[in-house]
Amino acid sequence: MSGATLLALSACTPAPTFVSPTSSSVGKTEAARKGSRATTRVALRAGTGTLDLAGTTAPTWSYGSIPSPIIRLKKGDALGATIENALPEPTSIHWHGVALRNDMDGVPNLTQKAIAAGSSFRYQFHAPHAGTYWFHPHVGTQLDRGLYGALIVEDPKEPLAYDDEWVVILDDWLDGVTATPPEVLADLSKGMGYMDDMGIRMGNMLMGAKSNVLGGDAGDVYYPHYLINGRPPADPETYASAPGKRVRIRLINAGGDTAFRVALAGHHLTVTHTEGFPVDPVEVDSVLLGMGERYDVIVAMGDGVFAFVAEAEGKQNRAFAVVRTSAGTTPPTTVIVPELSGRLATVDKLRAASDVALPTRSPDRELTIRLRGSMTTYNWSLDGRRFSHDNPMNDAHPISAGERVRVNFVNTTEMWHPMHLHGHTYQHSNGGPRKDTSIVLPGRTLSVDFDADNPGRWLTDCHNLYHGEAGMMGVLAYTN
Ligand SMILES: [Cu+2]
Repeated sequence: MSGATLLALSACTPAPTFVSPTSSSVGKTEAARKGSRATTRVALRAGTGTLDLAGTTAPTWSYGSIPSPIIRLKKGDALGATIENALPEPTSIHWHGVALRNDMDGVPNLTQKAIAAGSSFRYQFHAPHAGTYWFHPHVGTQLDRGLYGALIVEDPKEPLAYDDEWVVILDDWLDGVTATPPEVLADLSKGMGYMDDMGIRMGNMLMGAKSNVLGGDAGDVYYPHYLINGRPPADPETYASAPGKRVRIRLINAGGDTAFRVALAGHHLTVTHTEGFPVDPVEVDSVLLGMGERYDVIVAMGDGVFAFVAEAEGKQNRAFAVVRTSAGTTPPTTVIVPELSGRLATVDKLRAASDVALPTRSPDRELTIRLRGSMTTYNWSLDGRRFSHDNPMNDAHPISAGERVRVNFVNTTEMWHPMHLHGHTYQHSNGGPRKDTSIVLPGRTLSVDFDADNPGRWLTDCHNLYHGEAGMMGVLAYTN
């Protein structure tokens, strides 16, 4: 294209102007969410600390405990969370999955200024939908330390019948043991070219982690530990219950580079929610969660002591906990759990419950986003443009309030990616589940629809933390 043609084109198509995170439309949308005057107040302090891994002490960063204590509020209530940054670098908190006001979404340079070391910030927002959410920083590789916790939004008119609840946060752990997350990113960024043999493990990189359900390469980072609620298999959590009780297990994958396949020995699981939104219940034996995904399952407790296992998919290792409903011996951490190879819940088997399915409507706008990059050069991107934290609005996709938007995530790479959209819960095509984070398999396209009802500037990012940081992020921005 000649310079003259470029000039002529730009003259007749003015660049769109975008809603800012603090614009009046953001405030109006927030005002309409108010379900009550109640505010749940919490104080978080992000600082240095340690994690005890069954006798090994790992220096790390956390909100005091790992995971952070569960934050609970009722649908329609507000959360008022102050965060004191006692870390040696800036931080922020992203409230993953919540359809909240844009200026509280926690993405530095896009929705707020990063919270400088030594300063504080107050997050204040209404949570309009019940569900299983979580929170984590959105700065660098901080998520792969101990900075995470569950955010549970309860429905005062909960239609699901159950006796008890167990929140299970899965994590892959290396910080302070084999490396720090920034060191891992630096290693990965050198690409595979730097490796001088094709061993199974080279430093922080793991070769040959394969999974059929993930379409090949399952992950690339070596983790020495896999945790359930901050505890390794050698020092497992025990969940005490009673035979016959119906327990709602809220599963959250807070990992950096690990999908987990979860099962409870001797039990079926009934999947009731994806990312907090109900689905038509499906009975399975195990559930697969990519990073950032959440599934709620109901279990009718048997009589005994049972292994609760989260296999690090393709990585020959596992996280482990114990479910105890009567006296008996604790099973070994290596116990064979047949349910892991039984019926596996994947999104194609799930349908949104009728009360949360989006009304049928053809899309007003269709965005095609190509996932690109490779392990060899570690140049992960969306559409070949690596995300810039300094200029996050570069290449933003314009959308308009009121539209039905279809996003086609086209995975041109040889690896799966858990793609997350901030501020919205889309629906998978053909009546699939409502979600905000979904596995996009290699060589495949995932189409999702959402209604543009939350003005602002919203990130869409790969929740493989290292892919995201390498540049696999982009922005959907509402126009004025
Ligand atoms: Cu990715």
